[in-house]
Amino acid sequence: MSNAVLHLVGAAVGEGASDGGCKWGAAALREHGIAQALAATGRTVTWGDTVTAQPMLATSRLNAIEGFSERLAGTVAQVLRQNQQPLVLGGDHSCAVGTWSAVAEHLRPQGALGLVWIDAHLDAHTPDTSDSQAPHGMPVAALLGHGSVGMTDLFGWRHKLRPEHLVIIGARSYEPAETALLDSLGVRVMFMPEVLERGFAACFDEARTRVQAGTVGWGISFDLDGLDPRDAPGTGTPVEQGIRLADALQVLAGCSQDPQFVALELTEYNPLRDFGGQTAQAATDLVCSMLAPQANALGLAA
Ligand code: NNH
Ligand code: MN
Ligand code: MN
Ligand code: MN
Repeated sequence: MSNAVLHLVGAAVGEGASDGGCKWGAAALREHGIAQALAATGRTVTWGDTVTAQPMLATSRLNAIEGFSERLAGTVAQVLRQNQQPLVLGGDHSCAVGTWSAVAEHLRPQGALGLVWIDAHLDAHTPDTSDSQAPHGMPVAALLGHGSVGMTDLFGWRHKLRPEHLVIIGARSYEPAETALLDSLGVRVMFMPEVLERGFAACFDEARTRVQAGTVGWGISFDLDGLDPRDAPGTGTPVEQGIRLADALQVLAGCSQDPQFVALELTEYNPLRDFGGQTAQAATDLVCSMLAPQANALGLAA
């Protein structure tokens, strides 16, 4: 859907993380000019509603994320029904539950969803295993069908994502319960040592092939902390030794040109830690690279 209208959805949620600064991420990216930058690549861009988490209407932090997920999912589903391409701007990574549940619901009559998850973390906790109890550490598990029913069962069904249709790239900070769940399900995880050894290009190539096999549509959930903190310090949870921005810009250039590419999500931008705006620019460059109508629209190699 490369010629589709690009529909930006703000996910104003920070309640899923221990540091709530990501709640202001989408608004700050908007202020920084992300929509104008995308339009300059040649895409037709529209801003939709921003969906805001409302903890004051909830009984707990988890419950706030459950309610938020349902509303974000409704918004993203409507974007897809209009045959537009969603770009969800976080927000902490708990927004992934709403985004990808909606994409899975939309694709369901035709087939399955594939997902490339770029992140320093595995986000594969359930409320039973998480020490921090932070919902942004849980969306992978929820999409795979594990966790609180309010997160796993949006649209009245579970298992939005099959283990073989998910690849995680860049992981370097995680807990044993997360690897235990992902191992038991057989999820392909490319930990950071593998990425450094093989290169991000080879890893992404394999990931794309895997998530396309047996699926009818795929997308990318990009947690900015997957990048090296030298390139993107303004995230909720920076972790040393990540993917370099220059590699990501080159390798991901034009990836949305694939006819099966359905949606993109960029999460964990924390403007409260982005002194000088380096990370806002990194985020902007990244989405422009991925969503440009031609791989070379930014002068980058295909
Ligand atoms: N695994 C940790 C937790 O569950 C950290 C999760 N933080 C993230 N995930 N930024 O991407 O609390
Ligand atoms: Mn994450
Ligand atoms: Mn992360
Ligand atoms: Mn399959």
